[in-house]
Amino acid sequence: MTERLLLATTNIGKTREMQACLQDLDLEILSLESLGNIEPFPEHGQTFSENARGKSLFYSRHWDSLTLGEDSGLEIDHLAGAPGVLSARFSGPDATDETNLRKVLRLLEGVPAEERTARFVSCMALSRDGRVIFEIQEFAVGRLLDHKRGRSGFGYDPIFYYPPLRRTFAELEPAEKNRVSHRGQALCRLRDYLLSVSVG
Ligand code: ITT
Repeated sequence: MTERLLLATTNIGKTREMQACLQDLDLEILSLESLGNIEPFPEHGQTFSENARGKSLFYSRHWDSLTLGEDSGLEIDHLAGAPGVLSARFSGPDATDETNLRKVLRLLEGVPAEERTARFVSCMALSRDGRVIFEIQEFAVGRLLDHKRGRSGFGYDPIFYYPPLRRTFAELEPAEKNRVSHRGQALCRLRDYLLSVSVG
C-alpha cells in the first residue's frame, strides 16, 4: 500500500522544495491542509533539532502515517549566529520575508564582504506512531550581499550569495537550489532513508 507523508509546514516555499525532491517516490504527499483547522505548533525551542522534532511530533498526533517536520534558518557569523531559530520572526511578530531581510541588511550595513559569511541550516525530523524515526541536519555556506539579487525562492534567498555557483539562491532555478541547498541536501538524505526502508 502506498504510504502517506504529511509535510508539516506552513511555509509554501519549503513545501514546494520538499514536493519537488520527493515527488517521484511511491508516496502520497499531503500538506497541513489535510488536517483541517488545527492550531499551529507553538515554536519555542532553542535549537533547530528541538523545533523540528517538536513540529513533527505535534502534527503527527493528528495523523496516522509519516510526518515530516522541518526547522531551518540563517546563522550569520557577524551577528553571533543570529537570527538562527528566530529566522522567521526576526523582525517581530508581524514579520514578513521582506522585513526580515531588510533587518539583516540594516544590521550588516558597512560590514565588509569577507565578514558577511553565513550559513543556512535545515533540520528535519520524520515521525511515525508518536516517535521520531529519522533526523537529519544539513547546511549551505555563503555570503550575504548588501542588496537583493534574483526573484526565485523565498525568505533570505535574494541576499544569500552562494560562491560555488556565483549566484544568490534567488538567482537559481528551483532544481539548482535543491541540488546544493541545506534543505535539498537534507531531502536527498531523507529520500535515501525512505528508499532504504522500502517506503517510496
Ligand atoms: P514552518 O515552521 O511552518 O515550517 P516557518 O517559515 O515558520 O514555517 P521556520 O520556523 O523553520 O519555518 O523558519 C525558517 C525561516 O528561515 C524561513 O521563514 C526563512 O526566513 C528562513 N529560511 C529557511 N530556509 C530558507 C531558504 O531556503 N531560503 C531562504 N530563507 C530560508
